[in-house]
Amino acid sequence: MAGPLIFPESWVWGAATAAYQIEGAVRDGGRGISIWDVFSHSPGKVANGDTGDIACDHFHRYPEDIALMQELGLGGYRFSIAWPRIFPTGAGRPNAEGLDFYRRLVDRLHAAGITPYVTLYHWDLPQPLQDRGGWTNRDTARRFGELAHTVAAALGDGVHHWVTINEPWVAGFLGHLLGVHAPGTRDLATALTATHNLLLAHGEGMSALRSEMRDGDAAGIALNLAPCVPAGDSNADLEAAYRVDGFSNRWFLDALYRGQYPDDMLQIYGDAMPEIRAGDMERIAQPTDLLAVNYYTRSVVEYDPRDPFLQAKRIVPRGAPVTAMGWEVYPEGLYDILKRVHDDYAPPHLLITENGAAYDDALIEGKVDDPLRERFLHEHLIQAHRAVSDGVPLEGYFVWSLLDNFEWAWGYGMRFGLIYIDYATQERIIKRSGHWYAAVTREHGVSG
Ligand code: IFM
Repeated sequence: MAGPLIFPESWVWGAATAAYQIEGAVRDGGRGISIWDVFSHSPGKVANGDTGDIACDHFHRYPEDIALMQELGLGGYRFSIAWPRIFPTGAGRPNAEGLDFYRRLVDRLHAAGITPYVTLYHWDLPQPLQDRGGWTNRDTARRFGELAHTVAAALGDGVHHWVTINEPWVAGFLGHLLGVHAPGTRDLATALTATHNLLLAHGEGMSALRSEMRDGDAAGIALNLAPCVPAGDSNADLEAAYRVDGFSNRWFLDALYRGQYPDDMLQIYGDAMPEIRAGDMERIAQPTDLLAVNYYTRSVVEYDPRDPFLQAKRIVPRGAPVTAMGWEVYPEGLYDILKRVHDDYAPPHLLITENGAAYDDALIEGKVDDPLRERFLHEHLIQAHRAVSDGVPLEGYFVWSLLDNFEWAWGYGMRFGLIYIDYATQERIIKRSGHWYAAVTREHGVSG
């Protein structure tokens, strides 16, 4: 075995969560209703009929959770703001109780020596905005600007790292094309409009944040990125992989870093494309300080003439290891995507804001033994270190997730946490992988 791989001194060891997935307390503190409250309460939308009503009850238990973060030795904690806690009706005066909750959270993190990384939108749009069209209404982007401004003004003393929108691909396409996320529509033109408005919202959010940020503060967007590779060596597979890359990666990266959507995808989308108004692309492509990368797996793509949209199908290579989500474990893909983003788009700084795996964890005699997750994280950290060594300006790593939580359409059946949640009692148990991660943060590195 090679010697230890030590990370740069300023490297941040973190873990991430999102509001709807952990907070619960959906009726407390003046919170309004979000599209995920409505979606999860609609029969058949979420496995097992699970909802985020209680989740990990983090809204009440955050002091305990911060103490656990200290046990893990975290230097950073990424969490999101529940928009309906701040603007219960989507507009009007902000809800002071909602802002106070996040102020208390930020203060307590600082007291524990943990740096907050705040995501402004992780998919819980206020339902009243959905009633006015949600992300298909350009006005929602403007409203998001108000949210960004309000939150930055309230928390800016204690927050110096901001993420505008989490994974616009997921919110746009899973929510509006595939219909498996809120609000659950299934239409390409609707999805493209929503996705464009999510990117516009990122632009509005950046401008709003800039007006409140201080020197040295950093803001950017979080993208879920995956290298797309052909399943075989035929041209048909190669071209299909390029289309999937256009759909999931280039659509966002080109817009954000080149100020234009890729031509090949514009051709494919044709009449389904929304109107792009003068100034939109400049707004979307305004400079950012960091790119937040969420990485889970790669896309291995096969030509599929039966797919009406991209004539492509994602497959898992035979015999490849997979997580409980059925996602291939492919650590090299983390290096590949970071290197490519750096070479092709050159964001000034990069962070891995999500990386992790769901496995079928079991609590046995008070312990959770999850060697597969430990191995998953270890192998990905080796690739992160490789990227740093090859000059990628990568500055930190956040495990998804701190806690087991509400995994959207999969409900509580999928466990991603370093910390196990016994949902019947709300007891928290640090898993074997969590203890391992504590050693990593202490030693500031992993074995090579
Ligand atoms: O749980 C999600 C998270 O909310 C966004 N990124 C992917 C994770 C795992 O599916």
